[in-house]
Amino acid sequence: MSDFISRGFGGRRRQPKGMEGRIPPGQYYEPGFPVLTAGPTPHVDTAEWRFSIDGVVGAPRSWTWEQFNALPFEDVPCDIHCVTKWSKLDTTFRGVSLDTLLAEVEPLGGYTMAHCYGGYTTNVALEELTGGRAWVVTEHEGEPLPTEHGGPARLLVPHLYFWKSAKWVAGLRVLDSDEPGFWESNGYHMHGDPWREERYWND
Ligand SMILES: Nc1nc2c(c(=O)[nH]1)N[C@H]1C(S)=C(S)[C@@H](COP(=O)(O)O)O[C@H]1N2
Ligand SMILES: [Mo]
Repeated sequence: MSDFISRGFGGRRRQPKGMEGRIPPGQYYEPGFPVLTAGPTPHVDTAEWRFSIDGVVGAPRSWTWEQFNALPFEDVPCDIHCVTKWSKLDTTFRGVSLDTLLAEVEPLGGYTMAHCYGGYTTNVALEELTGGRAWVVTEHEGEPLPTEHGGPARLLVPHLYFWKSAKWVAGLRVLDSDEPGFWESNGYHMHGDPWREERYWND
């Protein structure tokens, strides 16, 4: 057994040494990239794709694929944590910071609902999307984001459980009050901090 792998972990629970402090409570190390989708996978043509921010904002707007790709992109190295207990470490996406996108619309409410091609929704408070902590990403590990992982574009909010990172994202609606999205209406936590194990309603 190589030095790189901790002894005493079987199968997929083996994790690289020194990574223990990066796995939140109740999570296990997952070297792969599982696909978790509720319902069918939508196929979105970039010619038809739009990303919009509307709702309680001073200046609603939407971007075509071409307009979006003219915005400043950055690499986002991160760890991701799914509420079904897998954590993937040291993975890199590439996209546009929500700080950049929100600066153009003048948000006036404190909450947002992310909505998607295919109908999925998830709520994220505005403060969780600012300060360099959330992106709309179109690449993973230097390749276009695979369709099953949300391509052409998904929300990425790595400091919250991964159900908040809406795949096939179509836009954000800014709201005055916090409203539950798809999983939040079905028992998942409104906030979803993996370090506080905010998995379900009563956590
Ligand atoms: N549109 C949409 N986004 C979604 C989901 C979904 O079913 N539909 N599942 C969520 C959940 S529960 C998780 S864990 C992650 C899974 O992302 P992945 O399939 O790329 O691993 O996407 C989140 N975003
Ligand atoms: Mo999930």
